[in-house]
Amino acid sequence: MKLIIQIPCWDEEAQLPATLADLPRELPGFDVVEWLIIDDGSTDRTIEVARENGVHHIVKLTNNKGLAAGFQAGLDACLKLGADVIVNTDADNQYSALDIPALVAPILAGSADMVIGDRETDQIEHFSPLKKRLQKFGSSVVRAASDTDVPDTTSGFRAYNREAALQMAVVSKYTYTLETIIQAGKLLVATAHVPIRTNAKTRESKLFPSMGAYVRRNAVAITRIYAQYEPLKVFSFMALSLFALSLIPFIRFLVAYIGGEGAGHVQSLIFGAVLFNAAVVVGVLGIIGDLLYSQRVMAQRTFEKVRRIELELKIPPSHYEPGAQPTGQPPTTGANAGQKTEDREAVHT
Ligand SMILES: Nc1nc2c(ncn2[C@@H]2O[C@H](COP(=O)(O)OP(=O)(O)O)[C@@H](O)[C@H]2O)c(=O)[nH]1
Ligand SMILES: [Mg+2]
Repeated sequence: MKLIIQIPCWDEEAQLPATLADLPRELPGFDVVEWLIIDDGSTDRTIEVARENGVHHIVKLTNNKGLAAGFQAGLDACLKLGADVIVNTDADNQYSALDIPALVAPILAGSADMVIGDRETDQIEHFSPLKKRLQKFGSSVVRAASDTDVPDTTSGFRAYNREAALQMAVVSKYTYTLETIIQAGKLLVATAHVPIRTNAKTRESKLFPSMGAYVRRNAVAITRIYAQYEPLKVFSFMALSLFALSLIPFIRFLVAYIGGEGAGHVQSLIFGAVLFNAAVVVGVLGIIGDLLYSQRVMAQRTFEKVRRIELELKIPPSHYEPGAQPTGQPPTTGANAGQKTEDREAVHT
């Protein structure tokens, strides 16, 4: 059994040493424990720091592509590097590495494919009351859309087994946390959650520079994801609301008409018709969305099978570079990756 711990990084040279210092090099239940970072176009010494601190694998994206894209690239690389279980954690040492055994336990026991670390956000001191309330609301929407009981849906401390990792296909740019839970709920992935500890805050969030950004991005992400995965529910709710609204001017006109004053209330009739038309259009969008959703499920199943074939064919991970060499030898694996880095650096200077 091989465990790979992956860390998405964007300019994390300051935080990475402490985070890596806490990670386990071996763990009961695994023959091999390796570390992988996804460097998402960092402009600082993230990669050098990772190598100096013994990271085995590096996925180096040439420019910044966003956390969700980096996460997906990391999962893909971990699978190709032969991981049986993948743990994802943050570079800012936010999550306590001491809880990695608890996180992988349900997977090792065969009772879950994906495990989410629950920060018990109610008890985190540096989360403002507003952030806590938003967390709660967002999480309840995600639970409803995914048919799961995950309490802390935005937690980045997670474990995936091979089957779960093979099925994940994140299309969002910034957040993979919500989408992967919804996908797990819809796919053949059993989720579980375990309480985990967090460390003291080391820096401000890179994902959300302000509370306004946090609210905006999460609201947009949740609405979009919910509409993508439950289009019929979302659009038929909107269509029914518009239809109910259209009844108000219609009834107003009808009352006037019966009273013999219909000619003076044609505006109500027109307004009602406009709302009614809008309801029909929105309802049709729901039907189209539903048809597209079934296409998406087919595409996702195909993607999963392509991945399995790729693994069978031993296709190397993309943007891959070997990390620290235990013997101090220059890198010899990973499709001339060492050479590639030098080339890239030469181009940049
Ligand atoms: N790949 C990638 N990782 C990012 C990006 N922004 C942040 N991260 C990483 O994502 C993780 C979570 O970021 P963090 O700022 O701690 O967000 P928070 O914990 O949600 O407040 C850290 O490991 C960051 O280095 C990005 O644009 N791309
Ligand atoms: Mg963090």
